[in-house]
Amino acid sequence: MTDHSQAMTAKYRQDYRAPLYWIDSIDLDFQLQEPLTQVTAISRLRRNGEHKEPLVLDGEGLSLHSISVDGVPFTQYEQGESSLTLFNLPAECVLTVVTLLDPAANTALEGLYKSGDAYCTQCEAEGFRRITYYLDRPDILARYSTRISADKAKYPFLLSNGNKVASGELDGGRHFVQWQDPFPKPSYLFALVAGDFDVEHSSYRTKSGREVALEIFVDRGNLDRAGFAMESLIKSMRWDEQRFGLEYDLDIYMIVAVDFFNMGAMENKGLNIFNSKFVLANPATATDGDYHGIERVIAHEYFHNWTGNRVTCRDWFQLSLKEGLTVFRDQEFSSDLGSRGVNRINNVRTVRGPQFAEDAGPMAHPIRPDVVIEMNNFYTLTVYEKGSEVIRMLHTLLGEANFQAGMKLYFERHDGSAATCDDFVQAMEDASGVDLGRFRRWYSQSGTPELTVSDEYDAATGIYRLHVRQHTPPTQDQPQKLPLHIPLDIELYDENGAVIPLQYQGQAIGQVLDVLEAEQTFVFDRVPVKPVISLLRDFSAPVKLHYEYSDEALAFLMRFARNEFARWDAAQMLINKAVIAGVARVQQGLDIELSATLLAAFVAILDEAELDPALKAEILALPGEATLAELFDCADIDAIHQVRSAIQDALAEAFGPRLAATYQSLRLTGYRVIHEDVAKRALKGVVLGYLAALDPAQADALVREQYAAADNMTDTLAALQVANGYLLPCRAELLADFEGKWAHDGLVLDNWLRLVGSKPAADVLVEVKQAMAHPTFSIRNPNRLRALVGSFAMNNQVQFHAKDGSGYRFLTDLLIELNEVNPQVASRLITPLIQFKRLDEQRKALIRAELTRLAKLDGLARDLFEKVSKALAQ
Ligand code: B3K
Ligand code: ZN
Repeated sequence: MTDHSQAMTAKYRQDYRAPLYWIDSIDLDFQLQEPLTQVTAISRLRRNGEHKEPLVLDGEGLSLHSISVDGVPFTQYEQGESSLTLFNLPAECVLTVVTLLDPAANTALEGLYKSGDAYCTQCEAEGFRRITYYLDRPDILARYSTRISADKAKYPFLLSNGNKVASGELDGGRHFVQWQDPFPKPSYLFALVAGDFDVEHSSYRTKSGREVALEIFVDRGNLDRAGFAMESLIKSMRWDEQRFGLEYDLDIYMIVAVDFFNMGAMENKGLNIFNSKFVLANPATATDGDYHGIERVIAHEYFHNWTGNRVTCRDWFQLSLKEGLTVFRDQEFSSDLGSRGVNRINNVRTVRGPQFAEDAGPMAHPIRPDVVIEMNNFYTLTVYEKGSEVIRMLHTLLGEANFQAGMKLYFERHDGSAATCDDFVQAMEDASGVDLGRFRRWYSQSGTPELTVSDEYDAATGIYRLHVRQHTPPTQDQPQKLPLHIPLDIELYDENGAVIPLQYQGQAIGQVLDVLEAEQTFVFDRVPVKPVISLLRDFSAPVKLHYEYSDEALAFLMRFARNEFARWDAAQMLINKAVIAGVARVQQGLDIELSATLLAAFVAILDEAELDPALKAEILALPGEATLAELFDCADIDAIHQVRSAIQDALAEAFGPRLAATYQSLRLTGYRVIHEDVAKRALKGVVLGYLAALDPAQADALVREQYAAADNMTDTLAALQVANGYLLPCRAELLADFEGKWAHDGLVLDNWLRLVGSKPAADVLVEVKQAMAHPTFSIRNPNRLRALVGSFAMNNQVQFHAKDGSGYRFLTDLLIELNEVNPQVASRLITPLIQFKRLDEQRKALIRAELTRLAKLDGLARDLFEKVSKALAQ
């Protein structure tokens, strides 16, 4: 059902104009029936000011049944490809539009569609226009009432936003429910669900004493997997009251889990719709990582109720206003409830890996983009993750108290309205008195800034100078760059690891330096010895850091840095240095040599009795190959793989008998999702990997044993990952066993699909294609696709980039098929094909040929068009 004539025109941020009409309320009536659903939309319109302009409504793929104005059939309209233009309307009127939809044929999963047997919706960003003709833009805030009628036996639950105000029986075995949402909202927050579910019930008393009913709807038979999501919701509600002073505002909060969903979840007012991946969990089916993901996403969508729903975005260019801020909030939630260090490490992995890669590719854009062809393409790591880093920098510069004062002022000014990123920064500036003039450039400038730091120490005077140079290389979207306001958090240590206070001429200097200029020098006195500096502590800004650390200094920081993140970061830098040196040697045909300092530093980490095993696991888990590729202008995929494996082997050798001993010491009885146990399981998995590198035969036995004895999915999967990653003899047998056990359960089977896709062997595509024929696999299901094809294309560097081009061809063939079925998912999966800047000429040529094949495709969807054309313009 692809629309072959989508407009490929770009929209520009600077073209924003206030709407010509307002819509104050909309009454929707959905008659759900096979094959066609009838939607009646009754909107109260009000002209915005004096003018004679027509009203242009958005609509896509709709079949128009009738239009009337103030109850009288209306004929002065013109239907365009994706619009409905109404002429000569009175200044105020009631517009009734009736449309017909075919939800079962909607495989794009945008608008009203069917997920299995249930009806559901996805309207952000521009899906509401696939339901009815409307002013489908976020600055139109209307009051919604929604009446749904359907067959009662098949669809006993009929849900929409707000409060249930009426329900009743109808003829022919049908029934209806009427919902009313008291909060005006943009169309992207509209939701409807109809289906048969099991319901997990709970309730929450807000700090002001209101009772809120909490309901989680899952497929029948899945109730034993809904408890953790409910706990997470309650924790989120409490945390938002405690840390941000924000309380929930309706009497009911509903979450529905569906199997067919393009992304993680959606924050529709009072009725979140979730990918079942982020709701369903029990120890037998979900890993520790899955549990963490559920807690994070439940929190994220809940936090949107204030940052997104109560204050929404004026236009889609402002998306980071709600997303960057809400990601920051969910990261703080995870950190307050769990390990701050481990959470920070994982967030930084995402920024340094995939987000930096996005900056370096053809889709580079500022966190507030200036030009967009398909809005769905801008739900990016830049808008979300870098957006959150920008909020975090504000938090660092202002401090918690001023930041919260800024939040308060932001809500005072903008609650109930559609705001901009500038509005947010203004509130922060006004509430704190901190000058954010130069800081604002983070919103308009794309790319990854680079900080080059050098230092000098004068032993005679005790003066220490720090020279900081900032430079942002040009990006495809933006050749010229300006200096930014970069908070640079530092700490100095003496040779024993004691902190040297920062001061100059009797004045204490805070540890966050304000880097504002292209070049700047910071001077400190009374520095008694040549210090070791910890730079960019906690990743105080999303930048690349260049500083000539010796291996000894990094080993020192791994041991002495006072914060967990800095210790991990030192380990990363040490590995990075070794990879850069190792790749150079491999390219010269030489053996890889690792410094004794590096090996000793990692052994010391494993030996440190007091260290949190979760942090040990993070430090010992080497950076992935894709992240390592970011270190090079031209990344030698095969050499990087070879060097990374060699480092793994050398570390395994250095750890020696400690590995088996550590492994045994980490055995647990029973399964609890608490930090202490999660940490041990994580370290056990990493240690098992090193054991496989050291002694495959011993590892094979341990893996079999762990797999057979596991009482939880985390240990099961850790065993399988090692079997798969090291191609242990048990691989085929265990994978087949797992597939047999879970063939009926798509979510769990996704783990198997991921293993298949990441098989580190030349025949991986044979297995991938076999897996595509599995009865549980369907290219209509985004989770299945992402698990199998995503893991192959994004986590299997060597095979995806096979020199014969087979990986590229496979992905392109699939994208061609998917272009018809689900362009949004296609547009996500294409990422590794468009980020080819760092590849060699031979691979670049192969990729270009595939992209050209796509570009010539008849009916290429806007989503892919935007990315393919930008990639080819590189
Ligand atoms: N706001 C949604 C994302 C919508 C994506 C549209 N293509 C989920 C979230 O960020 O919370
Ligand atoms: Zn969000």
